[in-house]
Parts: sequence; C-alpha cells; structure tokens
Amino acid sequence: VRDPRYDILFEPVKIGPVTARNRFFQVPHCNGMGYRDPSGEAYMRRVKAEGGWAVVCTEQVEIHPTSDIGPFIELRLWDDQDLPALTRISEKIHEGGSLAGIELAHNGLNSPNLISRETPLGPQNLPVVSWNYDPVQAREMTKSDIADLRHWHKEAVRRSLKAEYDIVYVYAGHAIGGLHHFLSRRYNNRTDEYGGSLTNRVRLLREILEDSREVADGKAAVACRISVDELLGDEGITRSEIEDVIGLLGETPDLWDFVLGSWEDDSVTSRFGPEAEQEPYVRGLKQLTTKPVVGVGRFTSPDTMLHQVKSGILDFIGAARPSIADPYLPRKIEEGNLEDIRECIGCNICVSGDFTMSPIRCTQNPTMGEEFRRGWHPERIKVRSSESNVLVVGAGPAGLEAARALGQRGYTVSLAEAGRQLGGRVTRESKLPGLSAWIRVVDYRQQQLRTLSNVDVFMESEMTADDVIDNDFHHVVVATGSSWRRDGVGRWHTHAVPVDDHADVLTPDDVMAGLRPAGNKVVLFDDDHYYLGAVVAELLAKEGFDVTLITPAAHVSQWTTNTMEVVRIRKRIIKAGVHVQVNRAVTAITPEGVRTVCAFTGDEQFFDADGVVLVTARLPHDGLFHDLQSRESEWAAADLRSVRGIGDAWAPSTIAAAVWSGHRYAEELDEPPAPGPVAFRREVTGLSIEPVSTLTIPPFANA
Ligand code: FMN
Repeated sequence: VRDPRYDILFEPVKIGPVTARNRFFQVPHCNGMGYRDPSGEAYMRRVKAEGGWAVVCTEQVEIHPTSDIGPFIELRLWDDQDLPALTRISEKIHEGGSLAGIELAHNGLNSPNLISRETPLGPQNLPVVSWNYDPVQAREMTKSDIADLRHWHKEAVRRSLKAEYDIVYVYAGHAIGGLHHFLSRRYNNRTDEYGGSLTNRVRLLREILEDSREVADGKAAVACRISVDELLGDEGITRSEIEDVIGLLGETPDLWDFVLGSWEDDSVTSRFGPEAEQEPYVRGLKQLTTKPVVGVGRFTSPDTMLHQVKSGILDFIGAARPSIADPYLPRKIEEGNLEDIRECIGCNICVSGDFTMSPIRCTQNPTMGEEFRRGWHPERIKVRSSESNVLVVGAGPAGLEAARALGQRGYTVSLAEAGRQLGGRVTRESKLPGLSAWIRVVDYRQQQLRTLSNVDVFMESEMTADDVIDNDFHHVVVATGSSWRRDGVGRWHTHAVPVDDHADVLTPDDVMAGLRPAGNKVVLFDDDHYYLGAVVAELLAKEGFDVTLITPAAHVSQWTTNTMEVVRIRKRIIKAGVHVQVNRAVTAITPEGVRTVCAFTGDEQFFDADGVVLVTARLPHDGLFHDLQSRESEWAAADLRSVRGIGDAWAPSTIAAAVWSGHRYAEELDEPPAPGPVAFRREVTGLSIEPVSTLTIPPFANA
C-alpha cells in the first residue's frame, strides 16, 4: 500500500489535450535498437508503461534524410515506410496504459549524413559536430532550406499523429537537436532574422512549435525539450537567456522538458554528479509558464522526487536511466514496495549501447534490451521446471543475480561465498573514489535474497570439488570471479613482461586490499582502458603518491568515450596531479622504474619509479569449474547433472555482463536449448522490391 506522503506523485496532470495518469515521465532515450530492432524497442517501452510511467517516449527520431546521425541507430520518420515501426512502438506503449511521446529531431549540424549522403544543414557553414570528427561540413541554411525544414517537421508531426502518438516533441536540446544550434551563439552567427538577437535566434524554434501545434490540432500535445544552460558562459545558451525564451514562448508548447547542457552534461555518471544535480539550473523556470514542466536528475529516491514536486521545481519526474534500471519504479512506489526498487547506479553502460550501436544494456537490470529478443522481464520470470536444487559458488555480481533469479523461479538454492562479504568485485570497487553508488548492485540483490526462503546463503564457505560431489546438488554454477594479472599480459603484451624479482609490482586487487607501493613514485600501466586504471591512479594521487599513468591508447580510459566520461576523467586526474603519458607502453619493470616504448615509433624512454601498478587483464578463477569437469565420470553417482561457469569466472568482462550472465543462467536452467545457433529472436530486414532496371542489365555505353 502506498505511503500517503507520495500521493502527490500519483496525481493526474494535464498536458494540453491529453492527461498523464501520474507524474512519472520516461523522457526520450535512445537504446541502440531503433530502426534496426523496432520490435525490441516496442517491447522495452511496453514494460516501462506496465511499470507505471505515465508518459513513455521514444528516443530522438530523425525526421528527414538530412538529419541522419548514423552510425547511431535511432528511429527514423523519413517517410511513410517508417510508420509500421513507429506504430508498433506507440501500440505497445498504449497496451501498457501510458501516453506515447515521440521526439522529433532534425539534428542539423549534428548529422554527418553518412547513410543518406545528403549535405548536412546548419545555421552557418561549420564542420559537423559529430562525435567522430567526421570530415564533413554543414552548409549554411538559406531561407528556402528553412522553409523546407518547417515543411519536413510538419510532415513528421502529421506522421506522428498517424502513428498514434499523444505527445509530439520539438527537440532543441543537448547541442544535438538542430534548433539548439540556431538558439546558441556558439553555433549561430547569422545576420538575417534568424541570427543575432535572442528574438531572432529563437525565431525558428517558435515557428516550428507553432507549426507543430497547428498540425497537431488538439489531437496531440506539443512538448519542447530545451537545454537550460549550455555551461559555456556567454559563449553559449545561458540560464538567463532561457528565462527570456520562456518569456517569449512560455505558453506556446503544452509542456516544457528541461535538460542541462550537452548530452554529456545531462547524463552525468554518479562518479561525477549526484542525484538531482540539475536542480539549481531548473529551479524557478516553472514559475515563468503556466504549462507543466518535466526535468531530470537520475532520480531514484521517492523523497527527492517528492521534494521536486512539492517545492514547485517540477510537475513531472523525468527519468531515463532510473527507468532503465527499474522499469517498475513508479509501480513500486505506488504499491509501497520501496525496498524492491532497483536503483540506477549511474554507470552509463546504457549509453554505451548507443555508442557501440548495440541493444541497450544495464548493470542493474539484465533484462533491459532482452524483452522482445529473449522474452525476459524485469519483474517476472518463468516458474522452475524441475525440483532440482542448485549450488551457486561465489556471491559476486554474477552469483548474486543467478541466486536471486533462480530463487525467484522457485528453485532450492545454496549460495556459497568464500569470503566474509557479499558482492565480490562490486563491493571492493565501490570503495574506490567516485564508485560508491555501485554498491546498489549488491544492496538490491541482498535485499531480494532476504525475501526468498528457498535461497540459503553460506558465508566463509570455500567449496572444493569434493565438497560439491559429496553433497546433494543437481546443478552447480561457478561464479568465483577473477583477479588482475601480475605479469603485464593484456592487449599490448600477449606474453609476460620482463619483471625484475626485486621490483615492487602491485595489481588493482592488491590496492583494493589495502597494499601500497613502498616508495612514493609510482607508474600505473593502464592497458585495460575502462575506468579502473584512472580510478586507482586518482586514489593513489590523493593519498600523496607521485603517479604517472602510462597507456598505449590515445586517451586515458579510452573506452569511457562510450559512457561519455572520458573528458571528465581526464580533467579529474589532471586535477589530482596525475602525470599522463598516452600512446606509450611499459615493456620491462626494474626496481628503479619502467622501460617504455612509443606506441608508434618504438622509441624507448625510461621512467623512474619505486613501484608499479599493472592494470592490464584478468585471469578467471576457474579452478573449481575445471576440477569438476575433470571428474565428470563421478557426476551420475552424485546425481550431479550440470556444471557451468558464469561471470568473470567464465570470462572477465564488465559488471553488467556478469549480472547478465547470472541472469541468463537462471532463465535457461532446465529449459530446452534454442533450436538453432541464434539464442534470441531477430528482426530481419525485409527485402525491398527490386527496381525494374536491375532485372535486365543494359550494355554500358563504353562496351
Ligand atoms: N535525450 C534526448 O533528448 N534524446 C535521446 O535520444 C536521448 N538518448 C539517451 C540515451 C540514453 C541511454 C540515456 C541514458 C540518455 C539519453 N538522453 C536522450 C538523455 C535523457 O533523456 C536524460 O535527459 C538524461 O539521461 C538525464 O536523465 P536521467 O538522469 O534520468 O538519466
């Protein structure tokens, strides 16, 4: 039963001609599925609607081939051919009882048009601002281009109505939506009536909002998503300019959706920004309009949400990442099950789906992106199909999730952990600078295990193959994690690096266990390229060590370009006083320091160091798995039917991958294997009708 304090969050709110059943609003977010996997997207959105988000939006939808931001996989509404995909998504959102929102986007300067090969369009002649430094320039839009853009947007609104959307967005945010570029002095130096004064820079936004309302004609609401501060001072959009924009246009849309700065600023990770970080930027804007406003801020705490509404900051609690981690978040608040909320940890692995053009994943919610493909659901799971009992060895992220999901299926589960704490690497890593929110991966699962009487947890219970065979387990799953290598093997070195016996070499596991280099001068060799190298460097620097981070990559923590953290990481470690050497590899370690080579020329350079930390690769703890495999002849007598490995013990990867593999194990136990090599349902591209001209091949002119 809902705590009456939260009643206000469940009040219906009118958005122009439509009414949201409560104040929970899943703001637009991409998902790496888009036009390639529209059914995957449709089912993902439906689960959110079921979970109680009154409004469920698409991601940005390209309204025209000149707005092609490929290779990113978003939705398209280029012409009527895209209607079936868009309609399937709105249908699924409606099935779940929510309003469907569509974020129409002309990405202007942000679209390199790699797929359509159209010329990019912008307020002025400028290189496109795509993430990949595409060697492409946008052309300054003429009046006739502007008229075309208005026409395309109207057509997109018309198509959105056909596809039965209830809320149609005009996107002027994140320096992605092209209207943002017109609004911002950073990108707009026009001298005509679309440039110069704020009234001029806002003209196109006003025209498109008015056009959209005219076409929507009371059948759908019109929303405006806008960045409230570009965080560039007078070089870009300022908060005071946005106050003036709302003064000029406040009543034109039916809803305002406020975001902060660029996408990197808006979807900031927990390592770099707290929940509700945007509050100071958004506070006071609602008072400038009678229209409802939605805002974001990685909201996972019902009390923080309450504060946003009660203190008149927001009308709607907007969420992208919290709705990914827990599609049922509103329903859990409504039903009084706060302890069941699967809180977003703010790691942005969800964002990496977009950057790697693969279906969205989530560390906390392994079913994300699997709703259609594998039929997984964040709250429901099929009942066990046998009376088997299962031993899960290791209570890290994979083991915890396997035990939880197996328990939810009704299996009798024993979870054996060798150490004194649950959580494995997550518990250890969450003590490092900036990673404390990651402990939520453990907290959620620990809480769920407490409610499952069929799951027993045994601490300080290291298991040997004898222990397994001598006890009555039908299935054993080994989730014993991994440890960082001490020999330098990784991407750069596929064989051990020469290390002098007297050299002081540590791994991240040593550092997390409290060991420190004996002397002050430390070299950290990062050949892992995700977060840990920089986090350990930051920790040591803050403790007073003189740290040099050496990496063969072009950036520190190169892979975090995919979580949009790379710039903040670099800034943080510069501020922490860490020296950085990129494009350089450590080739030998002596008691005096490290020999290194330039990644390009091979030129050598020696760096003095008292100690070295190697962050290169990990070795799976797969001893128990192999011991059991080698004794397969004894299994039948012990009634042992299967032995499997999951998570890092199987192959080290991300925490998200470990949780996912634990979940997969639980979903698939005792189930018939997939009929073919592909374990999931695919959306296969329908072939177009061949053009007649290709059926008969005419002779070439020069034949
Ligand atoms: N914002 C958009 O306006 N359009 C998008 O297509 C979009 N894609 C996103 C994809 C992901 C995976 C995430 C995490 C965010 C995306 N955003 C997009 C930004 C979110 O809508 C939101 O403003 C931001 O993440 C902050 O909200 P949160 O803290 O609730 O995640």
